[in-house]
Amino acid sequence: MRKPLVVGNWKMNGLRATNRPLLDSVREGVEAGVAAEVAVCPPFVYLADAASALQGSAVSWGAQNLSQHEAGAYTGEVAPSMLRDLGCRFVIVGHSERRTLYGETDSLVAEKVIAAQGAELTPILCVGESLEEREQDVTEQVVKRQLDAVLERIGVSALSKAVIAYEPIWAIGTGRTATPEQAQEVHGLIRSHVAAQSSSVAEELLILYGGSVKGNNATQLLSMPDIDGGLIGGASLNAEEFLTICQAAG
Ligand code: G2H
Repeated sequence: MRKPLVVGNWKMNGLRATNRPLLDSVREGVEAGVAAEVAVCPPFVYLADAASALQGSAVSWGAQNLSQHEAGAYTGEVAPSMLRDLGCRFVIVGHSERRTLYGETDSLVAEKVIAAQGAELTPILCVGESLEEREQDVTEQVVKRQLDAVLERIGVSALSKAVIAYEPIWAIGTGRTATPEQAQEVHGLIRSHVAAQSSSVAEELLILYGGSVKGNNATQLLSMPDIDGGLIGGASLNAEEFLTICQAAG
């Protein structure tokens, strides 16, 4: 039985004055009755604030990125051990915005997954195709290539300490959500691709959907058999809407 997981990806949003009320509301709402696991991923500079607001609560926190290096002369980077030091449980790796805007390759993403697991962080590995790739009917190949780049490096058993997020790029922040059937089709592909190597890892693997999930479409998406929760961007900045999604998940 997979316990649903909902993760808020704040992206580059928030300021201290608004973060605290948002964190407090999420904490209260989750503790008042949400069966799903819930986590938030604020920008690096607010992780310490998130830790102090959420410490001891049912809500976990994580980062949106990390360095593949452990320490050293890497100006501007944040090491995996630093995230662990701040109590992070999760780290998003290979988000399409990192891949497309900052040139992160499949190989770098694999290194970051390894670095995250080395610091006992659970990587949330993002995969997904562009609109062009969907129109060319190569979604399956793209998602398998992105997954295999990591699987070949870490091995299937290490995937039991990771979460996958399927985020079709054409549905991110566009308001254009994949239909539940479109999303389920790719989630099913991902699970069977992993099952070809290990049925037990595939059975336990959490596969989140991300891309314009809102309060009003979450129930349909999250009720699909291979969708185990959501990676929520814009809607995670509003406590009421985020909590509606959390409730829909479990
Ligand atoms: C996809 C998602 C969160 P949004 O990037 O990772 O963002 O819900 O705003 O589409």
